[in-house]
Amino acid sequence: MINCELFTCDAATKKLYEKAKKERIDTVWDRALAMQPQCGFGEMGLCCTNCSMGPCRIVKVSDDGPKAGICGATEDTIASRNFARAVAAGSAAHSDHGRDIALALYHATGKIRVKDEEKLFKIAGEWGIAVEGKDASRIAREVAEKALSEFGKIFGKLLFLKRAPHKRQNLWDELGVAPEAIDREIVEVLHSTHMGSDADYRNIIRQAIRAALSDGWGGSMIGTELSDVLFGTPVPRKVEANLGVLKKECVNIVVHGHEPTLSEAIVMAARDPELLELAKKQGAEGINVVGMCCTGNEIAMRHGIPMAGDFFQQELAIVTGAVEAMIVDVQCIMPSLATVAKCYHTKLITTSPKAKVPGAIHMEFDEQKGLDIAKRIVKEAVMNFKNRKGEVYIPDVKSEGEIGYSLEAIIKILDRVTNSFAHPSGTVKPLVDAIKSGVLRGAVAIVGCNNHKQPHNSCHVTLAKELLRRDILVVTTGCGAHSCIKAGLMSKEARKYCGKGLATVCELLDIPPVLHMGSCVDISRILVLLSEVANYMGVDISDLPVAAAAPEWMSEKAQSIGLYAVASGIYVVLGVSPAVTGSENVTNYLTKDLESVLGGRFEIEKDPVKAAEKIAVHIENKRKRLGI
Ligand code: CUV
Ligand code: SF4
Repeated sequence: MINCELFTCDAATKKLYEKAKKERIDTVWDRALAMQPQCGFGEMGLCCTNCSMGPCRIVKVSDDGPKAGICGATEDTIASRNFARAVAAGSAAHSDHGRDIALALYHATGKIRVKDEEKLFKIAGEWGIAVEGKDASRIAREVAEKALSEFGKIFGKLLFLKRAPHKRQNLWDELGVAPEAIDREIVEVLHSTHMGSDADYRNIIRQAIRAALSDGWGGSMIGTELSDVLFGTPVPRKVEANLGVLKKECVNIVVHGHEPTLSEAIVMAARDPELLELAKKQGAEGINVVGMCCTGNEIAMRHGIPMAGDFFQQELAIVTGAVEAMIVDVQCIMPSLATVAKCYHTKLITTSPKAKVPGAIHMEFDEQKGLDIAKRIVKEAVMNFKNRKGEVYIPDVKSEGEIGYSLEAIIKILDRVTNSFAHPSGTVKPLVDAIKSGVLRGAVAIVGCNNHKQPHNSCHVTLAKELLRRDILVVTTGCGAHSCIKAGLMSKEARKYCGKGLATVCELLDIPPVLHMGSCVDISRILVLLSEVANYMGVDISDLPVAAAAPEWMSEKAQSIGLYAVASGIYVVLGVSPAVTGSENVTNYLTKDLESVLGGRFEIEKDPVKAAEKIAVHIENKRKRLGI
């Protein structure tokens, strides 16, 4: 058995891991242990299966053994191709999510009122859609159509690229990396990395950059913006987090996955009086909906629904014995859930035609009949309450924090101080002033998943604390956000971790020092925020005293995010190395050379304390160059 003291800093996780062991349930950590030693070729990116002459692998550890694939592909070609394909898959996942939101908006028009008309009109304006004489529903349809055409339009660049600073847009044009249509960029990666196509690692990474940018400034941004239009732009609110939010006396429903279309409908359905009545008849006190992973972020940000846990807590939620249903859609859903659910009464319900799991119940969700299907799904959960068996144990571990910091919310907060000093409102001026004066040294985004190669949550949390004490503001999304809220970093009390400058800023603005900006697709919010700051200062994103970190990342989506951040001019510190280290050329290109081309680069640093030091040096260098 593994010593869980070492692999996580989260108390609820430790307690439920003990329960899992007692009940002979295998978790992600047990399977990781059984997987050791992991394949060195794969780890270094030196295994190729792109054609059936393979698999081929390059031997690095000794002089004997193949130094090229059967077709002659070198380590540089193989490693860069593998990396590019991972980026393309990540970009595909985010972008297809964005497309589904656009489709949801398209089909919703005329049936429901969109929640944020102001944002709808703003996007229509940006995209050159005439609004005069049209009602919101017609504009919504036109915006949805335009968004959908971003995926496959024949000519022209992505519309949202215009949100970037001019210098950045020009640089992308010069380098030939400005993406055209989202689907096409992803297809081109798959084509150029096909056996016998592109063999030049720099050119392979150039195409990967196009696919990545079409995620951050395309698919993800569409996902975020149209979700806001449909369901509302997040505003600050209090929320509880960690598995202690499950309630023994209630029907517990965990919504897990990514797309707010499903979770919004489940949240609504769970408030249905008839279903509540039914729950009471089953002996429950009520229906308790909680969110997991990025879906957890989405519904917490918009409805204050508790954040039950991160990627590594999904199995443990079921191990409580208190979950009547875990409802999932797409991405980051461990197939093991079906196996774990079998040992308890929990129903695992899949809802997307894109993600079925053997052993789960499939109840396909369809936005057009959203609420009806959601009610049927909730009913399944309610009727399952009386089937609880074995020990129900919900660890008494939860924390509270303030979340909901969309860009719009941040600007509103900044306006509070601007107005009092008679400055123009609606700008990032107070933030820029704080950075220029040095009260705030800079800002860092901590994002990404959990990975058994790093101690769970503790890398996110240690890194955040190390930055806070250096007067560096932290923004976060995804499972990084789950880590931070669980550790209490989104509460006012977290000011105790801050340096004097940051503490003052937080006090003045009445904000926590770690700002929750949403799910992984919402990293697009950070791109827009950085653009606003850069534009206000008349510089490029790459000039700003900022950085990004993904200390515990694991998914292909994270590789796409990392690359679009680098291509947007950001210094990105990864706690887990991408599978490219078998090629010195590719590794050097990503971690060194790219900086002179794009202004951003990767850094691999496993230790969060050292990562913070490196980030601080980077931020001070940027400040010096700006003359502040
Ligand atoms: Ni989309 S991608 S584990 S849920 S952050 Fe969480 Fe975020 Fe990584 Fe998945
Ligand atoms: Fe081997 Fe080349 Fe085929 Fe890859 S593409 S499997 S390196 S022969």
